[in-house]
Amino acid sequence: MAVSPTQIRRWSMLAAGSLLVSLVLAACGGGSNDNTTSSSASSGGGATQSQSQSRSMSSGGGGGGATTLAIDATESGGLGFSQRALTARAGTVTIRLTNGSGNSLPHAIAVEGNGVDKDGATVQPGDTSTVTVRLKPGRYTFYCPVDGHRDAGMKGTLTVS
Ligand SMILES: [Cu+2]
Repeated sequence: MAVSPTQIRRWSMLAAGSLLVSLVLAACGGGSNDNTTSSSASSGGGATQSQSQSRSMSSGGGGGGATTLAIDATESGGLGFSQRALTARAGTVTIRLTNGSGNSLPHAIAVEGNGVDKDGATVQPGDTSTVTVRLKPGRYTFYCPVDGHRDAGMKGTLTVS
C-alpha cells in the first residue's frame, strides 16, 4: 500500500493547523513561556507563569529590572491598543503585543524615543509580536509600525522611571 503525496500534504497541513491553534491558545491563555527571541531572562529562576492575569510583571530579585508588558491590538472602533499608557522600570523592557485571532490586519509593536527605535516583527491575527529594549528613565512612544496604523491610533506612551 502506498501513501500518496497529496495525502501526506494534507496531514502536514493538519499538523500545522493544530500547531497554530495551540499557539493561539497559549497566547490567549496569557502564559509567558513562549520567549522566542528574548534572551533577557538571565536571572534563571524568575517567576515564569505565576500570575497570568497581571498585565505587567516584574521579575524582582537580582540586579537590573526586567519588565514584560502585554497589550492587545484592537480593531473595532478604530485601530488601537488595549492600553494607551504603559509604565515600566528602567532596564530591560519587553512589550508583547497580541494580535488577536478576531482581528483582520497584520500588526506589530515598536518602541521609540530618547535614541531608541526598535520594531518587533509584523504578525498576522492569532500571533504575537514582541520587542525588547533597554530603557533609561524617560518618556517613550510605543506604536504599530505597519503603514498608516500609527496615525490611525495605534500609539501610546511608555513612561520609564
Ligand atoms: Cu497595526
